[in-house]
Amino acid sequence: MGALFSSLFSKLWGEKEVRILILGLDGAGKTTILYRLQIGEVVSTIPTIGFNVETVTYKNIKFQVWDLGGQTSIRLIVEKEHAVIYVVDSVDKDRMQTSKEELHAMLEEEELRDAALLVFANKQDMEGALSVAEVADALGLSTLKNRQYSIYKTSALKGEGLTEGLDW
Ligand SMILES: Nc1nc2c(ncn2[C@@H]2O[C@H](COP(=O)(O)OP(=O)(O)O)[C@@H](O)[C@H]2O)c(=O)[nH]1
Ligand SMILES: [Mg+2]
Repeated sequence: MGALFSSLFSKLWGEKEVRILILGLDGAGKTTILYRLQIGEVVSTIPTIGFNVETVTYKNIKFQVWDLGGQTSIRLIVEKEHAVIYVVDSVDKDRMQTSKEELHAMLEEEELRDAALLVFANKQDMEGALSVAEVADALGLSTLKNRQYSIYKTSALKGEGLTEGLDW
């Protein structure tokens, strides 16, 4: 996937620095996705703000992953981001509402005003997973204003759907 990924992104952005945040509740599959992309060494750090951040830098693209839903404010880490990948556990119906609230709160950040939103309805390989349409509905995506977004079904475990989403 690394090579495909590389050509894909060089086409899109050339040498300009690109920052991509990968967010979602814990357990959604973010870390799995980061490793699945196979684009470089995943560096795990705990900054002074005290929570775990995983970073992969690939050429001019920097991915940063961390869990939403704790007490840590997104404000502490967000710089001007070019894109946000929001990962949802499509099986975890109990926390869908929490995930929705976190998503909408996050998008209110000034730094994310212009960021495109890519949603991964993850764990589609599992029985009982909500469909893409159901996840989109549960997250209230259609109510987003002035936001370029798209949603894809993925299985980070099987490596399915990730490239399609990133291609978007
Ligand atoms: N069946 C299935 N399990 C997944 C998938 N993605 C992640 N997982 C599992 O879900 C758990 C949490 O994943 P992780 O990447 O650590 O989530 P994070 O907290 O968002 O970083 C792990 O046990 C993963 O193996 C998926 O697409 N399908
Ligand atoms: Mg993780």
